[in-house]
This record gives sequence, structure tokens and C-alpha cells, in this order.
Amino acid sequence: MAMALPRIGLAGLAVMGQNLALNVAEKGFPISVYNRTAAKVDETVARAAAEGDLPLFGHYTPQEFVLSIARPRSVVLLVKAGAPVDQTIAALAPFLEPGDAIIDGGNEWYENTERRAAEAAARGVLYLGMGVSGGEEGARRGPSLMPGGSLQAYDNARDILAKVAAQVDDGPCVTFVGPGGAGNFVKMVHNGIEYGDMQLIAEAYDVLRAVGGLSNRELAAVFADWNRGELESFLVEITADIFLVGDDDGEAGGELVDKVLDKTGMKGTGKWTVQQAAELAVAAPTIAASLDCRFISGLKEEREAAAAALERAGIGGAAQAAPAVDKQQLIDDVRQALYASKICSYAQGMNLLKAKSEEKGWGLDLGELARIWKGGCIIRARFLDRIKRAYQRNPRLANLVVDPDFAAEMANRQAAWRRVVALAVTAGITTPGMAASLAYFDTYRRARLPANLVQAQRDLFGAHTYERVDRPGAFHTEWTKLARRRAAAAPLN
Ligand code: NBP
Repeated sequence: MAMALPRIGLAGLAVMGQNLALNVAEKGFPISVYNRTAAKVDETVARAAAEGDLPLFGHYTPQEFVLSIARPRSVVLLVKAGAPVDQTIAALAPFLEPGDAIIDGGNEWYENTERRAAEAAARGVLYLGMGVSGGEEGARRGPSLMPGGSLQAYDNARDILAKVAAQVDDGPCVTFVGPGGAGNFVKMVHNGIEYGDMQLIAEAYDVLRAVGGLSNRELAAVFADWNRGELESFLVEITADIFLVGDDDGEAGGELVDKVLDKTGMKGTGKWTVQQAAELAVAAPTIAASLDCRFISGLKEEREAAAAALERAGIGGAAQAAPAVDKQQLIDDVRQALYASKICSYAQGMNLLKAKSEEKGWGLDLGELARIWKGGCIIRARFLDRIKRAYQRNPRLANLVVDPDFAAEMANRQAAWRRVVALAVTAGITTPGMAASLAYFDTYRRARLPANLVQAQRDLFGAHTYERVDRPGAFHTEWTKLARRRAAAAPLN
């Protein structure tokens, strides 16, 4: 039986591309593949044969690759974001025809996608910027997909994407996110939220270890237990596993996690998220704290020197002043602090998406985005279903923390949350993410803030004017002159 020409092709066969192509083929969709360096084509073809004779066909030139795909073509790119995407498009473009679609699956800056979409449109070629999350395993078994751009391009590949994506109780983890660069933007914020989650988990670990004195085995048990409750998520699950891995090379044994250098790498999506939050005047302090911690973690030598210098000055090691704590109570408190902090972090990410959607007219459906993150991606978690429902109840929800269900959860957890942050501060342990989440919550929930004083200062030195609580209008006051007059009339002391 002659097999139909593939409807889809994939260029860029590194970790993500190779696994996504095998996933497509495994779901019964023949696929053509191509990579700039031929060895990766051979590697992918060999894997397709080994993993069950999957319908995957290797090609060695852009022309041969494009022409092997049936029109209208869906051509997925999974090359390094930035210039490599432009170079790959330039190589493929001479062979693409009107109606064909380019689907860039990389972590691309959304404006690059919008520029390329306009360039492609001039040739009649459709364009999708599609966030792909889930790493190697997700790409192979079922990722979360966040496609945005041309609806026609999405419709052409809709059945394939629906089968390839992770499957959860309420459908495949893919949806048409919105026009333009919406798919890339959503993936960027997903990654920013991921930074926040990882930081919050690291802080929970730090408090339990440094203040609670938990061993790695105990930590593994605690995280495994948490993963059976409200914190159930991919990141909590893998964290439990990490604590169990022994160090084969170590003379004294012990666990590998203790040998890993405390210096976090990054590739840019977290930084973009914080930059966009600033651009849009949306507070994202938990995500910003996680980024700051990565920056400071990078200063390993400086931190070692600072620890020594400050110890000489009399400020001892972290946790040295930690009060005695009840271990079980601490574990329970930290669980609640982690959960409450996480809600605030997601509130920030969702509000950033909402602000961008309003600016660009993207019409993002926040509940639907929470749904497609329930499976496949790195931030997949049980509580995303609660977020989905919160936005379904009220699509215009101002902030997750005021949804009635989440508000009740915050109320139940705030005492434990405050105990953990206070304990960490007392002990000299840093919990920047948890503290940022708590400050965010406490700032947001206060009907009156000390911003009146800042506004008065601005009016005093810059005549920026201020509004009053008791009547409308813009006011300016000669603060200094009036203050001098008052002080002269009634000296302060
Ligand atoms: P990389 O980001 O490491 O990119 C490697 C691929 O880019 C190879 O196929 C390489 O071809 C190709 N490439 C480069 Br580099 N320069 C090129 C050029 N000038 N012309 C043509 N091809 C070029 O791969 P990855 O880790 O699989 O990630 C792919 C995309 O997916 C990235 O945007 C990444 O941010 C995103 N992503 C990655 C993950 C993950 O867990 N790794 C998760 C989610 C999203 P070559 O073989 O010829 O050098």
C-alpha cells in the first residue's frame, strides 16, 4: 500500500525536535524531517526504526525536505531561537508555496514571530509561533502546546497537534492561544511562572534543611507526601526524586544534590517575563525574586568572600540563630507557605498575560491557558484545575487571590505562611520568593497604603500634584512653605 505524503515536516533535530518528530510519527502521522547537520537526521531515522518502525522520513536538503510534504504544508521549526530561525526560514522559503505554514516551536521572543509572520504573509505563507513545554520527555510523550498566530495554520494542523499534545481529563493540552505572537508570549510567561515555582520549592527545601534539620531522605519523604496532596505537581514530584539520588563518585557516599554547584543557569525567558512585567506596569515580585536569586547565585566566589567578610564582622552563618522548632509543625507550615506563595506567583503571571492581552487585543482566555498547562508542561499541577475554574467563574477576575475559593485558601494558610517567612528572616535564611509573595498579598489586600506619603513627596519636590480622598481634582501644595510656617508657629521641640 502506498503511503500518503506526510502533511507535516520538522526541521531542527536536537533534543526537542527529535522527540517531537517521533511523537508525531507515533501518533500515526507520517512526518518528514530535516536538520542542518546530517548526522542528526540519521540519528532520528535510526530512532524511528528502533522505536517501532515509525513513519518518519529523513531528508538532507531543504528542497528535498519541503517537496516531500503534501500541500498545504505544515513545517515545524525546532532550532535555536533567534538568528538560526531566520536562517532556517531563509533556507526553506524558496520551496514553500502560498498556503503552506511555518510553525516555530522554539522559545522565541514574540516580536520576532510577529516580524516573521509579516514577512511570510508577503509570500502567502502562514505563520504560527508555538510554545512547546515539557522538555525532552514532554516532547516525546505529550507536551503542552501554545500555538498563536495564523488560525488557518492552526486549523491545518489541528488534528495532529491534538493527538501529539499531552492528554488530560478535559482534553488535549493545546488550544489556539490568540493572534500574532500570543503563543510565544504565553510560553514566555509559563517559563517565568516556572522560575517562580522552582525558586519557591528551593526555599521550602532550604528552610526544612537549614532550620528544620531534615536529611535528604526525610526531604524526599516530605516532598513525596506533598505530591499526594494540594501541591501535586511535576516539579514537586521530581524534587522528591532528586533527594534520593546517591553520589556514586563520592568517597563518603551521601547524595548527589549536595555536590551540585549552587549556581543556576538561565536562557532568557525568565528575564523577558520580568522585563515585560515592568513594561506593562504589572507587579511580578515573586518571579522577579526568582530571577534575582539566579543572578546572585551566579556570584559564587563573591558570595563566599562575602560570607567570610561578614563572619569576621560578627554576622555568622545562616540559620545559626534559628529558634528550636517542632519539626512536624515546620513541615506543615512550609507546605502551606509554599502553596500560598505559589498562588500569588500565578496571580502575577496571569495578570501579566491579561495586561498584554488587553494591550495587544489578543483575547487570551486565562482559564483555557490554565487548562492546557494541566498536563505535559513543567508547571503541570493539580491546582491549575482550580485556576481554570476560577477564571471560568469570572473571566474578568481582577486577581486570583480574590476568587472566593482561593481567598478562603489564603485565609486558611496565612498564619502558617507568616510563621515560615518570619522564622526564615529570624534565622537569616533567605526566602525571597515566599517573602515577595507575602508582601504582594499584603500590599494588594490593603485598602490604604502609604502611597499617600510618596505622592506628597512627589508633589513637594516636583510639583507632580496629587489627588485627594475626599474630593475630585488635581492638587498642588506649597508643602515646604506651609511646613516652615507651622513649625515657626508651633516649634516641634
Ligand atoms: P537547541 O536550542 O539547542 O538548538 C539546536 C538546533 O538548532 C539544532 O538542530 C541545530 O542544528 C539548530 N541550529 C542552530 Br544551533 N543554528 C542553526 C542555523 N544557523 N541554521 C539551522 N539550524 C541551526 O535545541 P533544543 O534544545 O532542542 O531546543 C529547540 C527550541 O525549543 C529552542 O528554541 C528551545 O529554547 C526550545 N525549547 C527547548 C526545551 C528543552 O527542554 N530543551 C524546552 C522547550 C522549548 P545543527 O544540528 O546543525 O547544529
